[in-house]
Amino acid sequence: MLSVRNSASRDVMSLDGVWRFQLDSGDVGQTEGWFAAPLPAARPMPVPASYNDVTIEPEIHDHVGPAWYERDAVAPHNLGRDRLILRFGSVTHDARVWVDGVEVAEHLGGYLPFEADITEQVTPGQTFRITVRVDNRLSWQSIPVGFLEEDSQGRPVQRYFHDFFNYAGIHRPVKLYTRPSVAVTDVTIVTAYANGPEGTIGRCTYTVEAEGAEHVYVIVKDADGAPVARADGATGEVIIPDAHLWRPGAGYLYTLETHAVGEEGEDVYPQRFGVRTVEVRDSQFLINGEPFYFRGYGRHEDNLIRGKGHDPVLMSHDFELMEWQGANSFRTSHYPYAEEVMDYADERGFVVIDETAAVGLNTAIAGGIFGGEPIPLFSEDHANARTQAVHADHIRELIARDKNHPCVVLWSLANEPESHTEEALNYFKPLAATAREADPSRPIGYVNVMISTPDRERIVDLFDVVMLNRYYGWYVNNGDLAGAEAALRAEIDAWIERAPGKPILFTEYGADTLAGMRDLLRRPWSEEFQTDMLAMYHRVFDSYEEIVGEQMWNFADFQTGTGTTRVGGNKKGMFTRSREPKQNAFVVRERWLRMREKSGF
Ligand code: GCB
Repeated sequence: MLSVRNSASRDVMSLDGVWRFQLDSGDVGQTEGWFAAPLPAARPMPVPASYNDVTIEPEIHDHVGPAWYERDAVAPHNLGRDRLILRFGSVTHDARVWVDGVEVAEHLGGYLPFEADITEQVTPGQTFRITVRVDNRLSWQSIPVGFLEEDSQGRPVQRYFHDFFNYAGIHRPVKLYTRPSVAVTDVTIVTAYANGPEGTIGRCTYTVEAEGAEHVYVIVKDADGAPVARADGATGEVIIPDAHLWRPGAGYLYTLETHAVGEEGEDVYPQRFGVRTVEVRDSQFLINGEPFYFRGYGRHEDNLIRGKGHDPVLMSHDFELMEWQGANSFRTSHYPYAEEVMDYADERGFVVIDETAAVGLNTAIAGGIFGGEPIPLFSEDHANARTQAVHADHIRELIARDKNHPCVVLWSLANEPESHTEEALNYFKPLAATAREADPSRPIGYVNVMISTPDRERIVDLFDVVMLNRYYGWYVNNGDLAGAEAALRAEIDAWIERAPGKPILFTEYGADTLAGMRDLLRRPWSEEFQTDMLAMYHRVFDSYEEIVGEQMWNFADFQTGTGTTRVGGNKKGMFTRSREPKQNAFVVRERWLRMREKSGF
């Protein structure tokens, strides 16, 4: 799906702000027709934001089930023959949308955009009402998976197998935009380049899908907006003379200005892209043909009060912190992030591992720690063919949204799924094929869980890289860094044998650390222990050529469900939840700046 952009033929209006909101604890809203008239007992609620932490009411914080949002908007008075589209960046998890009581959209999955053409429902210059029903319930057939139980009072409780709070609401910007009836509906760009005596020649292969168009042409504009190449046709190749590459640390962006011309008018859609290549070869991860070493973190979209609501202030600050620390990359653990974040990463030259929301497909892990009931995960009554189909759709939707982002170098199809069984192999084989079909230009991977050791693991052959989350020194060998180091080295050796030629990336390693807890004995939970533990991992990483990256867990402390191992959330952050550095941040900074100095990015 294309991002929303202003252009000569498109106008964009924001619908962010304070909406009206009402819980629907009895799930009666649909039968009572809450969409047909203003909500019966609405209260104010900001958008975008999670609704959970905005008020101080436990009923809202812990709500399980549907909730409703509503606001009025005005259709452009000068709409003319244009179409009017209503677009949501994300609604978590399931959404239904009505305009003046008429259903216009339905979307499954809380981390990707959807839109509806509402032209027929509105009158230019007139006010109309938008009503959204958002349902935060997870099931065995949703991505991520979850299930419902009842508490002692008979109230529904959402259970899930992932270690972050199930925030819900309208999490990302809501927009209204216009476009002509002749419209660019999709653009796909794949780039390559060659170095010659004339400099770097960029090659951009493109495909444009358009509605009602008789003629399509494209103009490549450089970062200053100057045209540098042009081509006719809905599909073809444009050559960019003297091209600037998109590089880690230097996010040079071109725009493919796409024109669709038909009897009813002309649409112009500006699609940004970068000229760069990505490849996996001989245990190396190559960007523009050069070995790339990932330095950074797994992150979360998470913050005080706003929960998972997108916030440009927080986003900008987080990128400043990452750059200050010398990071060059992050993983969108454990779901697709806001499009605004992906745009920003493109611009700032950050390298991104783009992950689906398939987190917690593993019933042997509960809340991020080992234990839990033995539920046969891949089975008719749990994650079944329907779950697999929903997962496949989610992969296609993610790739459709993010395929033109130069920052994205690798798709992660799941975080810590069950991966040691025949059922897991059957589940993931078609999904790996789905991803490769949707994007043949990028490598794919999945993030491996600690209990799926190289001797048991069954699915890594479907993927191009080995991505490991390891907690030696924390969940096992707690506090014993010598034992942890020995175990870590032994496992890396085994992976090199198990998956020869595949680069190994550490996508998680870390220790819960209470900011301000100092300990002369340097024991677990102290800032000293976090520093020591990461230093041990880094020493190990430095001794293996096959290891191509270190993304510690986590960039910042984040909110989780409550539990005996969580003190106000997960505390493995390099920074606190309000973004103060822990001691470790300065130590790792020295390492990463040294590495940046050496490699140039
Ligand atoms: C993991 C998960 C992550 C958890 C983390 C932890 O392996 O991928 O979501 O938050 O462990 O801290 O337990």
